[in-house]
Parts: sequence; structure tokens; C-alpha cells
Amino acid sequence: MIRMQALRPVPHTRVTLTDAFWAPRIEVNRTATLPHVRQQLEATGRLAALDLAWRIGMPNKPHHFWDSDIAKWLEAASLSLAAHPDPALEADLDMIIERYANLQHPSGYLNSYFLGIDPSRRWANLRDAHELYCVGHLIEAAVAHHAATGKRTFLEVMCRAADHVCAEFGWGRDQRRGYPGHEEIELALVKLAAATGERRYFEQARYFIDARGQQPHYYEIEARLRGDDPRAYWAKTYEYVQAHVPLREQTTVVGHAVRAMYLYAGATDVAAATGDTGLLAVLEGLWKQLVDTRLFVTGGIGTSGDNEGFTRDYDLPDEDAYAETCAAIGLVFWAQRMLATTGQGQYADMLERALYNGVLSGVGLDGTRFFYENPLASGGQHAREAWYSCACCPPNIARLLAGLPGLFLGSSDDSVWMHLYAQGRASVPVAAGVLSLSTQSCYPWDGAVGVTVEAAPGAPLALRLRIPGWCVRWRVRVNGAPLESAVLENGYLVLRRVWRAGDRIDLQLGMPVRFTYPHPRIRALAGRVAVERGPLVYCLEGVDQRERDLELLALDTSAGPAAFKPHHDHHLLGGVTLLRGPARRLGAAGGLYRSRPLSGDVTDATLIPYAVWANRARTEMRVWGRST
Ligand code: FUB
Ligand code: ZN
Repeated sequence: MIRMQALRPVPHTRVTLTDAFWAPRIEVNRTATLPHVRQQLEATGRLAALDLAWRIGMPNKPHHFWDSDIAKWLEAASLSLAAHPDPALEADLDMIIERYANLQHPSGYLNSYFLGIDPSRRWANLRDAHELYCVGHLIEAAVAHHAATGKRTFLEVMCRAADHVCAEFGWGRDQRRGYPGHEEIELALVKLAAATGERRYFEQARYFIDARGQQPHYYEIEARLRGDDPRAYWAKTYEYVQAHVPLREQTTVVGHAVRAMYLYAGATDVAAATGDTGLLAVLEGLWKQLVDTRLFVTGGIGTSGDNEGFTRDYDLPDEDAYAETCAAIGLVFWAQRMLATTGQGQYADMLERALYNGVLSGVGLDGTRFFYENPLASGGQHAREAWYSCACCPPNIARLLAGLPGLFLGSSDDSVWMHLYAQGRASVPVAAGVLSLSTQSCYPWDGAVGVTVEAAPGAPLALRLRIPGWCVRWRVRVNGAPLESAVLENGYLVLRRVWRAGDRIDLQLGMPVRFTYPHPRIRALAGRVAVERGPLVYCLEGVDQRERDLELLALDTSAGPAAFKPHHDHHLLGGVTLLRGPARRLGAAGGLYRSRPLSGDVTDATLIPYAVWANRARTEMRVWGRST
């Protein structure tokens, strides 16, 4: 049964994290990642491309989706600016925005590659050319810039670009039935509609969702217009771009994983805003199929590098996993919207899993080294890099971290929702006024969360505290008194009363170590076990083990997960809780095939959170350990 529930995210400017886990990451993002990405945009010629100065023979030939890299940085910088004023950064943004304003064609068309390098092929290949994707990212950046500064410069540029898109593509007689090969603009147009109050942008998002995959197939029409044979499509199938059939007929998550996530996120926005329960049911079905058969335990998605995406059910290897950082970020965006639409904790559970594991692994602790692929095992061949020629991931994680506090809370008319936990403060607008809270917690290292009401509106209000799906035992006290009969609704503990300043809630989320076993159909993981605690997936890294060959290390699971003891090390990897437990060192001597099962000498193993692997020496890594 579907229930459309309008749950508004609380903006990141209303939430301040002061914890030891996220606050340092956000600060590193601001002080190291933002300047680093900015410098790469300059050094690689991306910013110079805005001035249309590239000529044959020069280095750094522009690329058709370079604007998206700049846009994600502009969005990240704007989100950061909103929380942390910085006049030099603001002036830098103004300068780049002015270059975009100068670049824009009088028609509103905006793409630095096609304006500078290939003007005759504008809008000629929506399937591959990413123009709508780039406009989408620039729209998101403009909305964030407007919210941060109140300036309309960028917003007006992007309204002109969006108006041009609205005029070109649609159901009208004079319009083309096109839609993006790389989805993104759908969710961006929904944001633009909210920022400007202009319904037509929302209708355009709805058009893009509905037109996708319809017959006659637009990508065949445009291929013929280009003089190409539509059957010669390099990706071979429109599943790659989720355009094999209309979205409402899709039941399986297919193709390029980032594109899929952005499409589903935009479609969720459209379904929620229109009360379209049919579309939401399709999205719920896709969600279920994803989490039941195509999700890595880290919240990463997309098995293969060939299509940067999905392959078959249960095809979830460890070392060969592609799991692009952007895909896990896309899952966070989709989960955020499914959560806001349905109010169901399962979506927050997945958001948390992706965020603390498959997303966060994408950036090193220093904020300047990144992973594009996030495998779940490595023989030591994987290392973080400062940049990529296809550089989608670094600025994407920068914008996610810059706006991260905006994922923590939600509000509906009579409720404040706590989705994620961290020490900090928030002021949450509700119908009756504003609820101000402070939170005391060492999450994710410890499951104790204290919430103090700093100011309350004086009307009855429900505080909804998420009980994570991984948490089996929990306790809650309100003003010191245990609550015996608390209501648990869709994964949220509902505490309803007239709150007063000084009220205190103590939530204790049991956070024991747990073993996780793979589905028997995941062939690559037969006989393996993963170790988790709270929201964190742990891994073995060679550098921490007495003997470093992880092939020969088996976790001894016979005494249960409680034998793996947490130990907080303040000095290691920025301060992490390690797990130490029993293991066996398997004998390598002997023949290739043996008459007795493997056995080994007693040893121990140390596990670190997966998110912080590859921050020391290049070394082996395993999420899925052998088990005895
Ligand atoms: O195609 C644009 C971006 O580059 C995608 O989102 C990533 O997967 C990478 O292909
Ligand atoms: Zn990426």
C-alpha cells in the first residue's frame, strides 16, 4: 500500500555537525577537496574551455561533459559557502558564472564543447552527447548558488538554458520527442521549479520521465537524422540508458548505474509531487529488485566496468566489483527521495549503508585522493588517484559532503524525523514553529544518542527517531524515565508530546559486531563472511595483519561475532574503532588438491572500516573474508 508522504529534508544550513566522524570530513572537503578540484579544473583546461579558446594542436581538447565537472564543483562550493561564508570563494564563483553568462548562446543553449568545438551537432545525439546532463548539473549548481548567496546571476543563466530546453523538447507539434541519454536533468528541473516557482520546469521533468523509451524510439529517429544506422549503437542495447521501454514498464534495474539512479531519483520527485502512485509502485519494484539481487554489501552498485553498470542478478564479485563512487552517491539521492516520499526507514537504512561505506570509500582522508571504482577486495593493485580523465567522481563527492548535514533530518507538519545520528545542533521548522535540538553522540563508534530540546514551539509534536534496520536491541528514556510502550512506525520510534526546552531523550542503539553471510547464489562469495558493526562494513587490510597474505587468512567464526572486540584507536586513520578477533593462518604447503579440509594455525585478525581503506601503504584488502 503506497502512501504519499511529503517529508521535507531539513536544509544543511540548519544542521551543524560537531562530531568526530563527519565534521572533520566536511572540513577537509572545504579546505582541501574544493581547492584541489578547482585547481584540477584549471590545470586540465576545463575552465579555459569556457572561453572557447581551444584550437587544433593545443593540449586539453575539451570534452562534451566537462561542464558537468565544473558544475558539480560550483554546486559544492555554493553549498559550502552557504554554511561557511568565504568572500574569496564567492568572488571566484562570480567570475566563473560570468564566463558561463558570456558563453551562453542567445537562444539559451549552453554547453562549452558544442559551442566551441562542434556547433553543428548541437542536440544531434541526445543518446550519447550529455548536453542535457550538463545543463542539469549546471541547474543544480545555480539553485545552490542562489540559495547560498541570494544572487540571481547564475539562476537567470540557467533559467534561460532551461527555457531553451523546454522549447526544444516536448509533446508539442513543433518539438522533438527527445530525452537525455544520461539522466540528471529531471531531478534538476524539479529543483529549479521549486527555486523559481515556475511550474513549467516541473512539467518538463515529467515530460522527460514519460517520453523515455516510447515508440517510435527517439534515439533511432535522431540516429537516422545524423545519417547513422540505429542498429550500430555501440552500447548495443537501450537498456544501457534505461530507454529500452518506458519507465513505467521497467521491472529490473539495468544499464549504466549512475544514469539509473539519477533517473529513479528524478522519477521519485515527479511521483511524489503529482501523487502518481502508479509510478511510485514501479519505483518501489525497482528498489526491491536492486536491494534483493544487485547490491554490494557496501551500498555500492554496478558490477561491470564494461557498461559502468548492472549485469545479472547475484553477479556481485568482490575484487572485480566496479561500484563507481557516483553510483553509490546516486543511490543516496534516490534513497533520500524514496524516504521523503514514503517515510519508510528501509530507505534511510540503505542511504546510511551507501553513505558510510560505498560513498565514503570514494575519497581519501586527506581529501585529495579518490577512488572511481570501489572494489570489495584488492590484491594491492588499487590505489587512490588525484584526478581522472573522466572526472565525475571527485566533484560529485565534494558536493555530497558539502551538503551532507542536509541528509540527517526531515520534517513534516507535526513531526521531526531523525534519519541519521551524529553529534551536532539543528533548528527544524515545523507547522507550529521551530524545534531546536542538540545531539550528543559518538556515532558510528557507539550507539548512544542523547537529544536535548533547546527550544520548542509549545504544541504537540512527534519526534521520530530512526531505529536502524541493523539494530536488534535498543532502549529509550525520556527525561530519565524508560519508555516501555513506545510506538515503532516504519522503522521510526514515535515520541509525541508537547516538548519543552531542557527535555532530554536518551536512545541506546545496541551495536554489537555482526557476521554477514552472502546469498548462496552469489557464486563469487561462496564460503565467505563479512563483518559489520553499526552502519559500518569492515574489511581486512594487509598492512594491519601479522602475516600479510590475505589469501591465507581465515576469520575464525566459531566463537561468534562477539569474539571480535571493538577497540577505538584515536591515532589511526583519523580515529577509528578497529575490530580484533580470532583467525587461522592457512597452510600453503602441500599439493594443489588435498584429501582433508583446510586447517591452519591460530592467529588473529584486525579489521578497519571499509570506508578508510587505502589511506596507508598500497596493500591487499578484503571485505569478504574466508571463514573457518
Ligand atoms: O558519463 C558521465 C559520467 O562519467 C557518468 O555519470 C559516470 O559513470 C562516467 O561515465
Ligand atoms: Zn563518477
